[in-house]
Amino acid sequence: MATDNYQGHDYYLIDELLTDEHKLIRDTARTFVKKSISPIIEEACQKSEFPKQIVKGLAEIGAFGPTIPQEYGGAGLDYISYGIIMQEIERGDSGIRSMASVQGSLVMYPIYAFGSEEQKRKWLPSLAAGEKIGCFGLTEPDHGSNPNGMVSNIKDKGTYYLLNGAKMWISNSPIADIAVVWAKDEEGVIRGMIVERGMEGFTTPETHGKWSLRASATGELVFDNVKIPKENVFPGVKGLKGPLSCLNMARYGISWGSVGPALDCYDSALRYSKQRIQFGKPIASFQLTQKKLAEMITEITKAQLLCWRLGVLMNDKRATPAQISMAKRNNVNMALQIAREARQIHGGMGITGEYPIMRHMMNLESVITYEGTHDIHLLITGMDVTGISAFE
Ligand code: TGC
Ligand code: FAD
Repeated sequence: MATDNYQGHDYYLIDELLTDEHKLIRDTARTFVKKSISPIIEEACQKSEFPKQIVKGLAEIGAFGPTIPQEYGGAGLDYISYGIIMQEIERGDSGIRSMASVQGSLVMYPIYAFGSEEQKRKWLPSLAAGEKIGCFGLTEPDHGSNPNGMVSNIKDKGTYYLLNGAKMWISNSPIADIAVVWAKDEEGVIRGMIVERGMEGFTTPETHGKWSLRASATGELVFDNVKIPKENVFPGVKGLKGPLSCLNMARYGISWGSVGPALDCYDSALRYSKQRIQFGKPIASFQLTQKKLAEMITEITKAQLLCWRLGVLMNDKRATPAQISMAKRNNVNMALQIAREARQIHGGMGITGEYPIMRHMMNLESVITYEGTHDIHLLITGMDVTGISAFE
């Protein structure tokens, strides 16, 4: 295993905009990644296994529900802290950040925002501590970008609902204790509910053969006449805005998170280019290499500023979903382009597991697709600026 020599890069002195607490949170998360993720991630990815042993450590650095109040077990932090934690974790690996995003933004957030007091008390503390793992079921085999078309459904049977249907591409599904699931009621209204492992008729087959996010466990959720107690249904929300509100939280985290692999690829490319000698000189001395590195740090700096400003707006409760879409789209694409350029700088070595580049690049192919594809976020921006929907 190569040593993790990563150093942060802060070309515009954005650190001066952070508090001492933010910097402490970053140092804690970075130390955790260097100690507990970097040494094992290559093997976990090669074996396509989620490294379950890191869950406790992730909980300890506040990765699960960073903004959830402490009375429910969360860390009670602001949105910039949340972003910083996601960036550090994803600098380690996007699949591990995925696990944390799902747990915090897609499972704990809806329970906190839409759940009953009983649901909050029952689930949030153990999810925050990593004692329970959750997943989020929105996407279906025939309904990805258009979740409103979902066919999973519940029927009212008096004291319980009967749930039928299937979800696909669900992060954490094979390892989850609970699933937050979105399904239509008899009026066709989308409702959210907690489905518990062990409920009769509920299975979570694993998806194999991924070339991306290999350290993240992905699977299906299959519901065959599953009896859902009425107390498991969220009382606080109806309609597509329920799951889409959760996506705002996760997309915000990805905006920050994706800068992590970009920084890691840049950091590795900068160091490699100064050490690698060709034609009697370090490759960093060639203009074409410098162009790549200069453009990388420019794009990273722009993305860092976008994150910081979005974080301020989130803290002020003024960020719009369309602003979040712009940041998610820009930053993930930026990271993917940087991973590709960094791969070039590393030459043949760039395809090996000795460097993190290829792993980040392959991971980012999922990140640019999930939580709304690159093009869906473009259309969200287009709709926001023109007032006209181009989705259908
Ligand atoms: P539309 O008619 O525009 O809206 C329906 C209702 O929802 C409201 N709304 C939102 N509310 C909160 N946040 C948002 N971002 C919202 N966007 C829309 C809207 O105001 C309306 O409310 P109301 O009260 O009038 O009913 O909906 P549409 O059917 O036209 O769809 C719009 C579209 C295409 C943007 C949306 O469907 C979309 O975002 N599609 C992308 C699907 C997606 O992102 N799926 C992600 C699945 S989860 C995942 O990928 C997890 S990966 C996790 C990991 O491993 O890290
Ligand atoms: P499609 O919707 O079929 O899109 C295919 C292509 O068509 C894309 O390029 C898209 O941009 C384009 N397209 C679609 N509609 C339009 C349009 N109107 N105009 C222009 N172009 C369009 N989902 C969950 O619910 N929970 C999870 O935990 C989860 N985890 C995931 C983990 C991984 C590794 C992956 C890969 C996906 C995950 N997803 C999850 C699903 C993810 O959100 C969907 O893959 C994504 O929303 C896209 O849906 P789709 O794959 O069905 O693609």
